[in-house]
Amino acid sequence: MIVRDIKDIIGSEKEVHAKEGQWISRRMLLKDDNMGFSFHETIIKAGTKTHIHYQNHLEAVYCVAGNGKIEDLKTGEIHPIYDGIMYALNNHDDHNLYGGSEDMRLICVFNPPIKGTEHHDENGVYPLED
Ligand code: 9YT
Repeated sequence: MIVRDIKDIIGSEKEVHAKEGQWISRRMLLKDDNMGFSFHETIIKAGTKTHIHYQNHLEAVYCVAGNGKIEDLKTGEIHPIYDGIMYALNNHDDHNLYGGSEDMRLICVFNPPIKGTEHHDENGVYPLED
């Protein structure tokens, strides 16, 4: 059994900051944990915009605090995000993620799992490991 406290992740090498400061990702389960997915807490800073296009991963995201919105760049649809909203990028959906009036706290699951310290590249993509 794996039991982890977010307090031990904060400030460690498993806490990754976006290069432009829009988000903080606390990686609670990673590829090496052999669960078949990775599990992160992500804070999206209020008032920010991030372009994301995970071409190599599927991601499900559940909002537990704060607010923001997601813009589907294929359809132009904009969906509000707040406590209780889940979105799943089941089609590797190209999107913009916006922080709202306060920081958003998101629980994120990635398949295949993130290895550890990946950053988005200039196209909002995480590379596929191996
Ligand atoms: C919701 C989202 O995709 N935010 C970007 C960071 C990512 N969730 C991560 O690495 O945890």
